[in-house]
Amino acid sequence: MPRLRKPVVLITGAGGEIGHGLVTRLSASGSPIITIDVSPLDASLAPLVAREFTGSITDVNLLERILAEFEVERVFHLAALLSTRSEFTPITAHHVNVEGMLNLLEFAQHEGESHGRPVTFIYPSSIAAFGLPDLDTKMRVGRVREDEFTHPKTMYGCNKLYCELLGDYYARHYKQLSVDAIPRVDFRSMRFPGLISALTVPSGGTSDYGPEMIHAAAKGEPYHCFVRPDTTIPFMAMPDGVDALLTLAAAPRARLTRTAYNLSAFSRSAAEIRDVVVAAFSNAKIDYQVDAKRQGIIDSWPADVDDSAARADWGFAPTYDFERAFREYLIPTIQQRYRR
Ligand code: AKB
Repeated sequence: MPRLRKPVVLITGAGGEIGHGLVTRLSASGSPIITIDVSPLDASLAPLVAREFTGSITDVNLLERILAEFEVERVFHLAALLSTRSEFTPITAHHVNVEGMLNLLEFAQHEGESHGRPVTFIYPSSIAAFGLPDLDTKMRVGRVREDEFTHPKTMYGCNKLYCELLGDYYARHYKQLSVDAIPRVDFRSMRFPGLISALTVPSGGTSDYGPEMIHAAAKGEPYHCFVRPDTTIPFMAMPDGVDALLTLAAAPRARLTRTAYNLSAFSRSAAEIRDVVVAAFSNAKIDYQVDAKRQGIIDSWPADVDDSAARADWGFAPTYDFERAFREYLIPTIQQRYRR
């Protein structure tokens, strides 16, 4: 029988930081893409997608319309309110981050039921899913494994951790007491560290001091770093983040031993990041004006994570270490961007 609906990849939050890189990479590989974002896509992305829906993932009518028209084979669910923003509006954060996720999982289950195959559902979780009790513990424990210290202190972190569990429920236990229910969601998730993109500036996150420092210096603007110089968390360059999403999506299911995987590329302090930025941009003006509350959030995230499971199970291998990320990706691309 001919297919009545078009097979596509769905990306939510496509206009955001990760979405920019993912839409560009996926469209280059020829995959037909549809997107959902609360704002219209910018002019560089819109021509790359088959259909753009401007709306919210909390709108189930919108998801019903998509279900009627498209055969979604893969979902990259990127839409979220990040950690700092979520602390100002925790109820809205829960609504978007958790109820939006539930809508998307239910949508994926229905898609899978209608076309008879599991829908691959990729979910970027976060280092925010961890919650270390205090700074002494953070300094003492070093690299943290996935199941350690999962007691987040932020609404966003709680949302991410619970959504990992929700995904696992849909993949393995969905309606387990019903005789004819078959789980149709192939759920896969990774915990991203702070991501640094040369092309976009993040908004609403707490790891944003890294990328903000670099972009401000490139624009010739002063920057007040809101964490202490010794503050350390893991980071990753955006191209490696996009690679990780695509590699995990393509990995053979049988090789995956975890629901959510830690990822890290380089763990550096704010002072070390400042040093390379100042060396690259001679007129950079970066000082420290610590925001005690945001500092508290970062102090509850690990200084580094153990990502050996991702490396062993699905071949996670970031190409950018600290030096290469700055020398070959961030500095030249950002310089070019602001020169234009
Ligand atoms: C944030 O800071 O909220 C995000 C994250 C680490 O998930 N960048």
